[in-house]
This record gives sequence, C-alpha cells and structure tokens, in this order.
Amino acid sequence: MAFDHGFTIPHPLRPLSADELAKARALVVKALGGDGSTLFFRSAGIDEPKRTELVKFLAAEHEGRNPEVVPARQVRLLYDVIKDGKAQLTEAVVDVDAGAIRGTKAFAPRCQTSYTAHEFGMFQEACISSEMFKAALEEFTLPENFVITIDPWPYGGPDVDEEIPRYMQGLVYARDKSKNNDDSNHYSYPLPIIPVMDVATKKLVRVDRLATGGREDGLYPSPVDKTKPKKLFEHSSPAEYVPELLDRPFRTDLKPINVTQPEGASFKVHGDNLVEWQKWRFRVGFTLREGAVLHDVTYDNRPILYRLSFSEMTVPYGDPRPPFQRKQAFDFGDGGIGRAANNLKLGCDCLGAIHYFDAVMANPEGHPDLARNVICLHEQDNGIGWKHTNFRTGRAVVTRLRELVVQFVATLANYEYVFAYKLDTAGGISVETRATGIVSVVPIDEGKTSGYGNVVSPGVLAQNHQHVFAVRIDPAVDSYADGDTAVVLEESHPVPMNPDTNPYGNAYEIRRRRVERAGFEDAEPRFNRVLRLENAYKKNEVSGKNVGYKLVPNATQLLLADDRSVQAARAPFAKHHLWFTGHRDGEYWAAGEFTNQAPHEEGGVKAMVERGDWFVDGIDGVANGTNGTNGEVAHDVDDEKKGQLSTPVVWNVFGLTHNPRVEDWPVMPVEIHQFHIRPADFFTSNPALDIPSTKNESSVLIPCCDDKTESNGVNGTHQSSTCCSSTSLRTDSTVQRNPVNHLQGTGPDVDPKDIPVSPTKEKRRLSATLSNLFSWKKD
Ligand SMILES: [Cu+2]
Repeated sequence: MAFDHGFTIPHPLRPLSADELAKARALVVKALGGDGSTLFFRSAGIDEPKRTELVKFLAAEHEGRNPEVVPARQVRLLYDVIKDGKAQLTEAVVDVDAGAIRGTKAFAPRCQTSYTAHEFGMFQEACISSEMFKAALEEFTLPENFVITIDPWPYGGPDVDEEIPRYMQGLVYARDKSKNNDDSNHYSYPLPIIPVMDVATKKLVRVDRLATGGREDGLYPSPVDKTKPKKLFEHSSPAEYVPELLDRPFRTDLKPINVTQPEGASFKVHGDNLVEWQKWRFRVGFTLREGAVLHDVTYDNRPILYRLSFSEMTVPYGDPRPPFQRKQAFDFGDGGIGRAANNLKLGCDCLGAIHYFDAVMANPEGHPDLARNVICLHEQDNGIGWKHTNFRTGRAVVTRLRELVVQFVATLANYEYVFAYKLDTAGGISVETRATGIVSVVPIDEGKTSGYGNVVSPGVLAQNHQHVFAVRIDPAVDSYADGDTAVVLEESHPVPMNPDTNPYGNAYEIRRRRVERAGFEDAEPRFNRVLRLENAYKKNEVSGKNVGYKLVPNATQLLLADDRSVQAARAPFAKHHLWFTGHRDGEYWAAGEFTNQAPHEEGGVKAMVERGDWFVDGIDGVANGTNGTNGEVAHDVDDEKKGQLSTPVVWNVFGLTHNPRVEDWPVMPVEIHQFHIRPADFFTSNPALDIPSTKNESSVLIPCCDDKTESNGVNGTHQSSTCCSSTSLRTDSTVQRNPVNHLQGTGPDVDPKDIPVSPTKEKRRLSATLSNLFSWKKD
C-alpha cells in the first residue's frame, strides 16, 4: 500500500479498506453508548483531505521527497439513528488512526438521502401485502400465467405545497411466466397504476391511476368501471432480448474480432490505485454516488486535473399527464451510480488485457461489503492518431491513437449507463457517457398514438424524456497552487470588411475573456466558444501563450421544463452548459447533496454561484463576500454562504433529448456522448510525435469478388512487413500508387540557383510543365 517513489507512506487517496470501515463503524456504535438506538448505514467512504493539505502532499510526492504533513485518514459515514420509530439522518467523520470521531451532523427531516438497495427491496413486499394494491389489480384481467413485477422508483419532486415524509413510487408490469424464464422481459406489459409507499411505515399510501389514451383524450385517466375488469395485453407482443428467448435466429456471418495483447498491457497499476500509462499518472477512486473518480491526473509529471468526476444526471419526463411530472430521476443523488455499478466480467464489458478495481461499501449494518470488478481499466485502439504522406515521395507516416479507458457501468432499474474516462496518447482526455438498457414505458390504449412519446410495441408508450449530465472538473493546470489556474473563454468572431484592416472581408478574430467570478455560460457554436483552463503564469515557450487545456462545450439541448415547474426548480444545473464555482472541500454535487424528493435545488451549482466567489486576486466579490482562505471550509455555517477568493471549479453540462425510436425497443443501442479535454499550448509540439509508426503484423488482406488467389483461405492474407513509415509505400502497397492524384505535382525539389532565367530556358520549362500536366490528365 505504498506509492513508488522509495518511501512507504500510505497515500491519502487510497481506497477505503474493510478494516478502516470496521474501525469507523465501531467508534460510531460505541459513541451511542447503548442508548437503545439502532443504526441503519447508508454509505461509507473516505473523507477526502482538504485541497490545501492534499496539494502539499501531492507536490512532495511528485518531487520524490517526504511530505511535511500527511493528512489525517478519515472515514465519512452516513446513517440513520433509529429510536422510538423515528429515523435521524446523521453523518459522522471518523479519524481511524486516532480512533476519534471528529464531528457529527444531524440533517433536517427535509434532507432525503439516496435510497438503498434495501429500501428499494421493501417496495414489492409493501405492494403485495396491500389491500389497496390488490383492489387496484382487480380492475384488470391479465392473461393466464402472467405475474406482477414492480420497478421501484424515486418519488420525484413533490407537488407544490405537498408536505410528505420519505416516499417511493413504483412502475408496475406483468411478466409471462409460461416462458419459464425469469429474464423474460416484463417491460412490454405495463399496467396503468403507480403505487406510492411511505418508506418509514412500509405501507402504501395510495395507488395512482394513469391515463392511457392519446393527446386528444386529455390529461386524466378514464373513470374505472368496477363492474367489468379491463382486459390487458390482448394484443401485446413479447419483447425478448435474452438470447434463449429471442424470436429470430442469430446472424452467423459475424467473424470474431479478438483483442490480443501478446506482451500484456502497457499500463501499470501500483498500490493505492495508482495508474501509470504513457506518461499519464493518476489515482482511481470510487464513491457510492459518483462511481469512478480520477484524482491527481498528471502527464509527464505535470499536473492537469486535481479531480475529475461525474457529478449528477437528471432524467425528467415530458409527459404532462399526472403523476408523470414526478418521473424525474437524479440517478446520482437519488440512487447512487457507484451503488448501482455492475460487477464487470472478463471478456464481456471490456476486451483485451483488463485490470479490475473492487470497492468496499457498507451494508445496512455498517459492515464491509466488497463490490467486485466495479471499474475496468484497459487500452484500446481508436483509429489513426496522426498521419502525413509526403506527396512528392509518396512516403506516409501514420500512427495509432491509443486510449486508456477507465470504465464503469450502472444499472438503474430499466436503464443502463456506461461511463468512461479515456486518456489518450496525444495528451487528451475524453469523457464519455453511453445510454443503453430499456426505455421507460407506460401503457397506451390499442390504436392510439401520443405526442408525449412513441409507441414502440403494441400497447407500449416510451415517453419523451431528457438525460442531462453534469461533469465536475477540478483543474490544476501545471500547478497545484491556488490562484494559478485561470478559466478563460475564447471565441472566434467575424470581422467587418474594412479597406485598411480587412479589405477582402476574410479576417476573423479571436476574443478572450477571463472568467473572474463564479457564474455560468452556454455553448455558442456560432462563435466556437471554447473553455480554456490555463496556468495564469506559465507561458508556452513557443507561442508565448499561457499553457492550458481546452474543452468545447457541446451545444446539446438543456432542460425543457418550464422555469416555474418543480422539475426546473430541482435542476437549475441543467439550464446552462458551463458553471464556474469557487472550490470548497466536499462540494461535489451539481444539484445539491440531497436531490431525493427535493422540491428545489439546495446547495447545487446555482447556490454555489450565488454566494459570489471570485477567482482573480484584487477584484471584489459581487455578493456579501469577505476575503477568505481559499479552499477552507468555514466552521460558521453563515461563512460558508459568503463569497471568497477561490480556485475555480468547472462543471460541464450536456445531455440528450430522448424522443424514443422504435429501434430503441426492446433494448436500446448505445447513445454516445463525448466531450474532450485537450492540451492547448500545454506542450511545445504534438505530444504524440514519439508514438512509433509500427506496422501491425496481425492485419490481413481481404480480397474482393471471391478471389481466393491471394487469400490464405481463412482470414485473408498477411501483407509484406514494411512498416507504416516505409519509404517504399508506392511499390509495396495498393495505396497511393499514383501520387499525382494529389494534383499538386510530383517534380523533384529545386535549388533556387538552378531556376532557369533565360527566355529560352523559361519557354522550355513551361513546355515541360504543361507536358507533365497533360500526361497526368490523360491518366
Ligand atoms: Cu433515454
């Protein structure tokens, strides 16, 4: 458990161990003193050190010297203290080495933390044992052999003035039991009811009925005919996707693609989750809420990011018929992406030479529960990295773009999300989300269509919805020091035609403005608005500009819900593409810490902006600010709300408006979104220049037209083994055999002294040039 610089201090960012969790739990239990309370543990994780302390440690680590201070090893526990039938949500920070509780915090009843698997598990039982639920089911007749199955969901935002305790709702489906397969897909048989449970009493409080018509049938359900149960699923179709139930044969013409790495992986995973690969060096963290987190991301020992994480996602549904306004998941805050992380399997989720990371979580009793293989780490080829062909000689040099992928997958009821950080050999980082799984569906009457979604199968309406993500970027551009990282917006603008400065009207100009205060911005493709994370002091020795990294915010659609709606009040983060906030320790949540059932955002990016932090020394805050110490969490709650000079944190918001296609049924092909954090004057040249242009000897030639003369009869033929930077490309390859295709001419280089000047010579040269020209035109 040591990092590799010759000293043996455990790293402050090392993952939580089972032993540490046991120690922390014991201290919390002991502190209760046997007062008759019981504890229900919700989450456990390391309490990341304060930034001001950790950066001193990191600086020492990278310089290979012993740090002066090692931050205390602290564990943060979240649990309910249950006494006399009441649950008090409480947080404790425990110093496990000192064996001391450093602080506890009891949260107000309105603060609803994420549901645990245990809570979700109670829902089906609550329904089955409810007379109210049985009565609702009696309104319908199901086909023989169909059984009821229920997907628990977060309750969503309460309606205005709705005062409620902790609730949970559920979408109800039926499954065809006659298939004798538990994986038979229930989503093609939705029932028009949504039961609602009080989590504390584990009792249903009501069963909401759903409208099942088209837009012309109004917003509210038709009255129930108690005398005649409604027959369901008479014309439904199965929607199977598991191989053994598929209604069509597998295609047989798909030959294997094997990712073989005969010499193993190029990355190294050291103790304390340190990863080194291709000049990159970073630590992999994992939290119950965020899944994988990258810490201390450096390239060639130069810091770039202090911390990179997925922060939140909201999925609001656009069907106005009650109670669908409450279909708005916050999958990080309501459920926990890390908690929902899949246990990945070799040869299935990531191909090639794979390293898996496990994570220690707390079970409801607070005991360690090992989540295996929740992150996979592997390399992959992403096509051409860079290439150039010298058209004069025909010599091509081509390299591959290699990526190191840190990936995790979360299942949230019907949906899957695949999250990945991809570091590449050109110093870039791509942040990727993939949405897949099964779209959320509700019943629709036979023969109807709806403006609120798309009919994807008979009787099945996939409702229109959005997925809006927020990624938190805590930069440290070539320095860990506070005040060194500057955020700059750079735009390219047209310049009006002007006889003196722009006579032909083709000029455009780059405009820069430093982001001096906390705030927000939106993507602006018309001006190519680019966000640059720069070191305010270090200049690139070639360009003279500040060294930096850039990202282009994607102009994806933002939240559509009306500003006056509960949906919008809960997710102000989803209203802008970029947010800039002053760093505070532990402030990771774009929509606030407690999203579950929240009527509005509390403590999210909007609130962070409103406290009025500023990023440039010497300017005043815009709010009630007093200059404070950067990164220090104030002890006084009121101080936390005041602006101060801070190091900037950037939040990038993007998403997809998902109006489902029939092709999304029964399981959705991945919908991919990426944004790229790329060096911009950080290096003095292309950092991938030193990638070898090695020819891949495993590649084979596939002849066309059933021509078997060149084939080895199985997988095609291996080409002769000149490398990709061969000088003889013109003769040994089918590509670029005729460089005149490039139209730039192919003559030899000319010494200026040899350029003919006499009229006779000039005439001859012109004649030769024309002759060449006609000769290639004839080709
Ligand atoms: Cu979707």
